[in-house]
Amino acid sequence: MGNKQTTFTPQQLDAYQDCTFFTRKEILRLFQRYRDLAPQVVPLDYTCQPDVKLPYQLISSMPELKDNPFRQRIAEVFSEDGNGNMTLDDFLDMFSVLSEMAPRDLKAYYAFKIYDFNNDDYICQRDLEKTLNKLTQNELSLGQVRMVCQKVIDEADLDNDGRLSLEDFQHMIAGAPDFLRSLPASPPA
Ligand SMILES: [Ca+2]
Ligand SMILES: [Ca+2]
Repeated sequence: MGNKQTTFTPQQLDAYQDCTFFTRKEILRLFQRYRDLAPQVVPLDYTCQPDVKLPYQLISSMPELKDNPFRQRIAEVFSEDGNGNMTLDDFLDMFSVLSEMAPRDLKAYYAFKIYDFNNDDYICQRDLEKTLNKLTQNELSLGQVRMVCQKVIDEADLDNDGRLSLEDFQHMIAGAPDFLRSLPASPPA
């Protein structure tokens, strides 16, 4: 004790605990992983909240993301700048939602954002086609994809406006949990 480097103030750690599903120990471990991505950029002392952001290329190289076909969307959705470059706060938020501790509703909310490729708060036929292509690793033909997406929208579009709102989507995944699979650390459905 005594000569250990202080990374966060107790208040900062409290705040991180309040905003995530992590313990102090897990927060410190994730900070270490964040720092390991670029030790020359990320200071050990975060008590004065340094203005640091790691580029998408580094974030997407992490084992949890690197093989996920949605990695770019995941990083975009959780990054404050929308481009996938992450502050430590963004990084902790992302892993918190991906953790097994996060409730299904919260995962569904973020899955919706991930599938809403053009960020207009609706999943339209085109968003859904892109989603399905990624989920199936492009194994389906264009015709098959169109057919499945049309069917999904027909069934899930409760207010008949031809696209899925968050509410429509929540109803849909209640019956098709596969759509949550794009979130890497989510428990098997
Ligand atoms: Ca959209
Ligand atoms: Ca709708």
